[in-house]
Amino acid sequence: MFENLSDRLSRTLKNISGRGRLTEDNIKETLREVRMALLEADVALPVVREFVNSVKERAVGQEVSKSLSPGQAFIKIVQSELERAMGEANEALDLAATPPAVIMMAGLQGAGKTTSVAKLGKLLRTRHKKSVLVVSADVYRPAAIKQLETLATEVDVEFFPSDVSQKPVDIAKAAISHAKLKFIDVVIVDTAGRLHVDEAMMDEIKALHATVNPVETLFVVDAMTGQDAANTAKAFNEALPLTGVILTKVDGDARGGAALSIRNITGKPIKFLGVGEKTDALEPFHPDRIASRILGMGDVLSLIEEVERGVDKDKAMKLASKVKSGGGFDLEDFREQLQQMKNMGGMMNMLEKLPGVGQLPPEALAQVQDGKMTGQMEAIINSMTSKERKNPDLIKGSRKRRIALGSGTQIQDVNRLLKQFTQMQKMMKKMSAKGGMKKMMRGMSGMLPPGMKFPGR
Ligand SMILES: Nc1nc2c(ncn2[C@@H]2O[C@H](COP(=O)(O)OP(=O)(O)O)[C@@H](O)[C@H]2O)c(=O)[nH]1
Ligand SMILES: [Mg+2]
Repeated sequence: MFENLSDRLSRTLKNISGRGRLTEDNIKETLREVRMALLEADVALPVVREFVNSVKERAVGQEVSKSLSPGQAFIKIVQSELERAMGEANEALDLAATPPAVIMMAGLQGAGKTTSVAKLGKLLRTRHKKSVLVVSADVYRPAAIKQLETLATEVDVEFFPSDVSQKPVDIAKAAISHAKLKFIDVVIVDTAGRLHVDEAMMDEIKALHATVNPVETLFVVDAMTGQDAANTAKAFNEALPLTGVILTKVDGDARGGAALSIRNITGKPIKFLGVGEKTDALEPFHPDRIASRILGMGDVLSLIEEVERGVDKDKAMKLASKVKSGGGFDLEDFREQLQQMKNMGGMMNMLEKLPGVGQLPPEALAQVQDGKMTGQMEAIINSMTSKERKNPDLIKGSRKRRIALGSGTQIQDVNRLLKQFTQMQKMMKKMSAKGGMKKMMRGMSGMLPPGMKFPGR
């Protein structure tokens, strides 16, 4: 996500970070580079201008000259201007309406509307405990309706059948009546892709909007289209009162121009990011966290939230008490940890949120991509006997060969896994000796929902 922009900006800012004094010259030079970085990221020109002017104004002013480390103060300004360009704070969905609250999707063909309906349905069902009904008003392709049905089954939300012979308005009306009868909280209406210049199609969606009276009208747009994303959103908004944007395919967008331009050009908030093809690859959009990610400082808050959702708390607690009681950490525990990491949507997704990961060599990152690495590690542990997992010291020459053969790996892979395990075990021992685990748990408890606690404290 945004790696080109992130590289450019981090490099530029590194140069200035250590400066004890900022002169007009080095501010000018840095601003020039920031401007280039933004233009290369395909940020819309008016946004670039405003951005650079604001940074400049603040950089030559009191804020920096009075600071103890002007270089750092400069970076802080860039960070806060990045946040501002993206809208400062997270804007959540507003579902306050007499049920059912209706959410309508709009956008170009292939933007990711249908996928986003499923992702959002899943998020509302699991994180917000809402009952959700999805319906397709895409009557131009039978495959589109079928696609939504399949996805609805996958994410376990109710699907309201529709047919290409029906009118979008009739479909939506029927779905909403059904939702009322069944006391369903949220109805998400998927629509066909359209161009803002296609008058007939825009009239159709306007009529649909008037009929369903949605609390949220979300414009779904592909991040890879850069500043065009902002311009299409603006054009749609002129025909249809949008309430927010879902920016999709951010996982493949190295530049970030769309994310940085949309708010300014349209006045509408980005509410979610689509970060992958899977149905759990949807993240609430937090400008501050993304700004920090762009500057290579990581997004630790989102990481913690993900960990909390993905971790099986019972298992985590068992593991914690085991370590605390000095019961030892064996390969069975290690495997459990690997499985939990997989549940959290893959290591790559998590790693990206850690500070400084941008500076890692690409080969190292490629190794963990797609969970290939965790899959292999798990296969190796699976090929061990239960006795071996509990007593890793047993694993010597011939056992290693057998394990490598059984898991379709090389002896080096088995060795690497054992080394990683030993490191992990050492860390666990250290933590339990110092009572550090307890401290860590206490720290984490503060972040749990009210009323939830880790046991043993
Ligand atoms: N990598 C990635 N692919 C996505 C994302 N959202 C959607 N897609 C893919 O984009 C394609 C079009 O998506 P679809 O939901 O059918 O678009 P629609 O025409 O707007 O309904 C599909 O292949 C999706 O898997 C995303 O956030 N990341
Ligand atoms: Mg679709």
